[in-house]
Amino acid sequence: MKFDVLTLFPEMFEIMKQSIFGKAMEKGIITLQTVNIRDFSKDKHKKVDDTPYGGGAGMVMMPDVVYDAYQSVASKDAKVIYMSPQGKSLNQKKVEELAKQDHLIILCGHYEGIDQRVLDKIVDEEISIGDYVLTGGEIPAMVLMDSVSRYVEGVLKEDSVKEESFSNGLLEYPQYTRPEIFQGEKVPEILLTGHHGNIEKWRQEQAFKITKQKRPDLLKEKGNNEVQI
Ligand code: 4H6
Repeated sequence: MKFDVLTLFPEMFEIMKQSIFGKAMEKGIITLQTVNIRDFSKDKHKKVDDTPYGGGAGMVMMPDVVYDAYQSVASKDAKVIYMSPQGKSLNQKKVEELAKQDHLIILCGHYEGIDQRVLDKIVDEEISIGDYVLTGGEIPAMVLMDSVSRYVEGVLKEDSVKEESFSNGLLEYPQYTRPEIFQGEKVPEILLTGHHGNIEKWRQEQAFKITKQKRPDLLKEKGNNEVQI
């Protein structure tokens, strides 16, 4: 999977060298290239934004600069994603869908956003990571890449993706590790029996109970929790 990120703050993406995403990059399963939009500025002051037509506060990123940054990584089979508070909400289903792509180009906006004309020309999908406003699209881009990377073959250990939250529409069952007694609290007895059938059944019941308690809205979604009905 190839990620190209168009941004005014490429240094922010250094953090992706950490942890599981970083390991996947070292292995060559994932590539992350940042493109500094400022490198495509047309003037000697490296200006990338200008005042909005019609007036109003703030600045708008200029279309020609953004377009040329895009052209430097464009390919016919790439999907271009614009991180924006106005986009469709990112959820696990969307993450799985994006993971099928081989090449994602992610555009990060700043200031008041980007001139609409270049967005209309290059963007395939506008995506939001939730209903709140951030100073830039960089953190949303990282959230998207991290979540998508987990579905790329070889990034996680086998089975970890299948067993987790949301893949069955339910939240996760609780996990326990040593010590067997922590501040007087014992690990649930059933987990010590070694009876895999019973343990599996107990975990499913727990997942259902926890989902009902914490996120009852998830149980109403189509295709979820068939096992319990
Ligand atoms: C595009 C347009 C994504 C990008 C405007 C981006 C939240 C999300 C941005 C803006 C983002 C999200 C610039 C508007 C700063 C507000 C960058 N915020 N903004 N929820 N901000 O995914 O002012």
